[in-house]
Amino acid sequence: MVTIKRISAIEILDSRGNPTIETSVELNDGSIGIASVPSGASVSTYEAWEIRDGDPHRYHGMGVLKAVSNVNNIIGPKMNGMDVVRQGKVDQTMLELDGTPNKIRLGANAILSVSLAVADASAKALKLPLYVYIAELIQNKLPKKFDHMPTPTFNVINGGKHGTGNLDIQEFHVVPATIKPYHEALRMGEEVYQQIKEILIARNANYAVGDEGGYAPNLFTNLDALEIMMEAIRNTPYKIGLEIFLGLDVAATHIKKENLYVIKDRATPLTTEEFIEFLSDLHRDYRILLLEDPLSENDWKGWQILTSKLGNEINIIGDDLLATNPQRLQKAIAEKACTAILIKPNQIGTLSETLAVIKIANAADFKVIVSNRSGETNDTFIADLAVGVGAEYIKFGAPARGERVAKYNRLLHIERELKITS
Ligand code: 2PG
Ligand code: MG
Repeated sequence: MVTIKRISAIEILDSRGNPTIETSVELNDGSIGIASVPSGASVSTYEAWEIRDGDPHRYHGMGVLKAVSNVNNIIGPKMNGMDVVRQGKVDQTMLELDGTPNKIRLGANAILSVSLAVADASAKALKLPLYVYIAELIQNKLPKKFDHMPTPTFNVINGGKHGTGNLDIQEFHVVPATIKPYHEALRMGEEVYQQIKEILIARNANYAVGDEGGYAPNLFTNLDALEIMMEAIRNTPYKIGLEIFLGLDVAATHIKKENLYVIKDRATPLTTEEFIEFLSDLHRDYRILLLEDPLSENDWKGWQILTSKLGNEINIIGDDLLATNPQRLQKAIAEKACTAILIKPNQIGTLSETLAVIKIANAADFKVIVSNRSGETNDTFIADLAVGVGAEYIKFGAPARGERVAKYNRLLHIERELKITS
């Protein structure tokens, strides 16, 4: 039996320069698993709790020494000697140690870092690629073969809480058709990304980037951003609506003020019904294929109306709405509130719970999109997770900046290993 010998955590920095936690799990056979956790800026109310120190004299209150200490002094000692490949038991032990519904005592950041590092260590001990081990965990058996790679969706323009305050919509995506081989889809995304820069330069607009590596330009309206993307695609060989589409993460929770949606494209704030009209027009005019958080996390009625209107044509994705939470997902399935789920392990806090949510989504024929956070590290776990669970899409930010391309490049390696070329 391969057992856990030592668990230790340290405070490292994420892509925004904020502290986060990195944990290593050492086994009695010498294998070491390492994982670090990301952090969101546009956070759902329903996410598991991320512990921050709140000490204004260190890292503006953003330190994670408490979470580090929880791993080193509470979780670690309890785990020593445990069978490492029993991921369910490991995660359950942490849930019991924490004992709160939202992981407030130990912190979802502390718990997740251990959960992912344990999986990484197990894969190493078993000499399996991490995605194969994850597939085994979700299927309860070693997978025979992998026949598809997830399709990347590229966040090429950053607004909302990730940008510079000019655009209300948080993410503007280009989405290659799912039939494109992964390496070609990556190239398509990168070529459009570079074209956008050319256009911004030609217009004397700002081409500095936001939190996820997409441009954060000083444009007048959200429609301007969409127009620039259409123009950029027209400058490439890729056919809009056939080979490449657009996507949006409206992150609408964060533009809702006093029950109305505030968007600079309209002179006055919009009601739910008016905002749905606005989004339907965007879908028609700009070939929107992926539409994430089109309405706020509490506007269930609005989600139902939108999904009954557009759900057959495009993917309506719940992020803040669902928060990778099984109860919220069940409610969305029952009420037909959306058709797809964004999966972010740190919204729920353990790998086992993440896999359980994905199983519920699969059973309901919901599309699964494995996503990064706006504050990331170079950890590539989510790339393996996406392949291991057979996700339809991945959302790793722009095809630029180290913490984003680490994950895109990991998928290139997996694609080569699996010899999936179409
Ligand atoms: C989102 C995410 C990731 P954040 O809203 O989908 O792109 O942003 O990590 O800031 O919540
Ligand atoms: Mg989102």
